[in-house]
Amino acid sequence: ARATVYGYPRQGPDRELKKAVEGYWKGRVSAEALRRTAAGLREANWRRLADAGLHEVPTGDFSYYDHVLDTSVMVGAVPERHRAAVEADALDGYFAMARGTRDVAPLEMTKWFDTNYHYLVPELGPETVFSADSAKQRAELTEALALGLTARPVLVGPVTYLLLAKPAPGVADGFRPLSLLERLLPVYAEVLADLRAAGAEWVQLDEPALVQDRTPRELEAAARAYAELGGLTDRPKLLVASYFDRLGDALPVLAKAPVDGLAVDFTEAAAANLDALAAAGGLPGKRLVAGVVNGRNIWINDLEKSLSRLGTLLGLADRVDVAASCSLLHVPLDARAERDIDPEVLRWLAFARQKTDEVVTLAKGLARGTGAIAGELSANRADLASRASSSLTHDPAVRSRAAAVTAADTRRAQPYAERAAAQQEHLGLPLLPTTTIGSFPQTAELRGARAALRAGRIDTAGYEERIRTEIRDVLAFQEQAGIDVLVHGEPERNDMVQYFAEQLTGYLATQHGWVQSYGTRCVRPPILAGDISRAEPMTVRWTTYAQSLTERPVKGMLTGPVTMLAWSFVRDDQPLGDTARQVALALRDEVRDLEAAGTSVIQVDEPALRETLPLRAEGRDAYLAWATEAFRLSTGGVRAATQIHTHMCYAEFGDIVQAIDDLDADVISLEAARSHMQVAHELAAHGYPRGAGPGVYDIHSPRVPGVEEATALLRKGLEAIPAERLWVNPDCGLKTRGWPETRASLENLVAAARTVRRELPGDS
Ligand code: THG
Ligand code: ZN
Repeated sequence: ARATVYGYPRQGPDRELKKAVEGYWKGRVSAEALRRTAAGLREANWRRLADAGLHEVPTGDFSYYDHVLDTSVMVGAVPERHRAAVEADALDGYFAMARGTRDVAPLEMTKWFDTNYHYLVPELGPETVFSADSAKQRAELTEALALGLTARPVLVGPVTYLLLAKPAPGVADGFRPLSLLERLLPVYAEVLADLRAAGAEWVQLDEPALVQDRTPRELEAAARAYAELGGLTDRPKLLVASYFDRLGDALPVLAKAPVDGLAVDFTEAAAANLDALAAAGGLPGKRLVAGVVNGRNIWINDLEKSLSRLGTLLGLADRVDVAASCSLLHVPLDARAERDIDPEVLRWLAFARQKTDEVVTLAKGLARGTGAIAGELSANRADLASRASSSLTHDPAVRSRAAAVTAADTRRAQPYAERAAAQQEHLGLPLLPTTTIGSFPQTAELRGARAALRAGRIDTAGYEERIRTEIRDVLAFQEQAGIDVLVHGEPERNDMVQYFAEQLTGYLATQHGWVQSYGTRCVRPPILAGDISRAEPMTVRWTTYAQSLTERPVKGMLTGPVTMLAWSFVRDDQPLGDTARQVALALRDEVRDLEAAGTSVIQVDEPALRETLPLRAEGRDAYLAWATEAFRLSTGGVRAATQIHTHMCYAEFGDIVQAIDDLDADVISLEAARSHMQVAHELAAHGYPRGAGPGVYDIHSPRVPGVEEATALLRKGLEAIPAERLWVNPDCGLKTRGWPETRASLENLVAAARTVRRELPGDS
């Protein structure tokens, strides 16, 4: 058995790639220096993988920005609007597609399956003419071969590429990108021939889209694609890879295809994939690459369990190799770089480097028997036992409290109508009340103060004085602008999830655990390692300070339980719903403490509610049930007069509108500015009965909406939502905006609300 992986983190131990690319954009790093940095990082990764004992290293997984964008370049799918830039300079054209320029919009970005990685969506149309450009793939293969390594180029497969694409702007309705398959396959054939000529024995084609619900027509397309590519004479051996869920009906399709091997996920979907593989009669004559090490969580593998799984698989294929379930792009580089994590807990963690070691160990065990890895097995057993018996993962107080939750805890005591009346009585807000989503501009100076505190250049008192000054300024501005429900602006918070994770027991933060989110942007997801509890109030101090400065209501701001899970690494030793419930209980205490301290409006954000939706429909009801319950548990313990808000960052929520209703929040704010209030109509069509604030200011652009424009949007909103329930707000937080456009936009927004209020019947 041989050991391999499908991809490795690209940014480097100190995010060298991010720094080089951003330096290039600013003109501080030359193209040549950027290329050198990139080549150095690739070489370091390959050497690290080979030194760890990996038999076959991946190539082509590197990217300056995104591997789906690289695929668009490889097949010549450059949108018309970017063609001039690409022709003028390939690298600048590439970044123009990724980020746009002053004159042209970038490609749209969206989540890569259910991970936290975002890719650039290919734009295709009936006019798209594909052409092969294998230069990047060939060059990286050549580099790895020159190091004396066995290398396997990894490409996004043609079916997944088309299924991830969307019709280009202006393309007539009904166009399906998959209809371009016959035109795309010859381009893949050319790339495959080039890679064979450059020395590739195997090439991997990634088809994760086949683990989603697929129509018979789509499965037929997959069969056609691999019949054609497999039937080529001038080609390397083909390994078709899938990951993130079970293959289902796609498994027999791939098993029958004339390709040389399949790579299959045997972690989360292990049982289903094993059964389907056995039912298909195994893979006689083919290579099976078994993804038994989870490539997207940060927990150590259960080596004995994996070995037994691999043993079962030995009977089902000609040859079984060992891999991580998916590219290691989704995990941080090296757990050993963490200095502040308790050594007892550090033993439970495996980042990319540790996962590579696990893959190598398992391949060795599979090839030579357990005796060959006896030391690793006994260490692994001890590490697993430490985690299973730790007081961090088993806090009796947290467990008994979670077990005692009743249905009544997960519901407000009064129906919405009664709450709305009590809230109106208490808050006395005008019709079309104005508010913001929570954050105000995070200036370089604020970020500098946080850095200075970390570096010890200022003390806590100095930092907190800086935060208080900011809160005073933010409140003074909102009062002067005439906003009705104020916020403190969140100057004390960096990443919203990290801010709460740092204060909750059972959550770990990392120092170096960077994971690419999109392009050069990275996050350090905290780790939900143990049972979660709240040692003390987390936000009450700043919220009450803000409230002490004004007569108007100040909204308390929290991140909801589902988003806390979605943007963290979650534990794998209990159901997600159980972890969500623990987080929800901690937040419930915070909500109640805010209420007790005099906060009458509390917003619990759930921007990730939709993005965590399971890949296949079969898992969605169960997910939405625990997700909405966790939200209601966190917010259900307040009086009728306390108004619960929530916020979501997207406009396409058709498939979860029932779940949004099930949250039972008194007010929801949503993105709508770019979709011209479409969301307001969708909510109305669903019969959404509560308050809603479809955003009238698109904060994703520095553009300042005029009063006229905001007024028109509000009038449109009123066609769908009655004035008693319509709120006026931007469509997201203002953290990434500058002060000048924030000031102007919010002033215009208040002016628009006043104009439209005067048009309402009965208003005096
Ligand atoms: N927090 C966490 N995860 C997330 C988001 C978040 N995942 C989804 C979404 N939001 C991703 N969006 C972003 C937006 C901006 C950045 C990263 C992800 C970003 N990062 C800084 C960078 O790379 O320069 C680093 C930020 C830092 O210092 O912490 O700008 O909001 N957990
Ligand atoms: Zn948002």
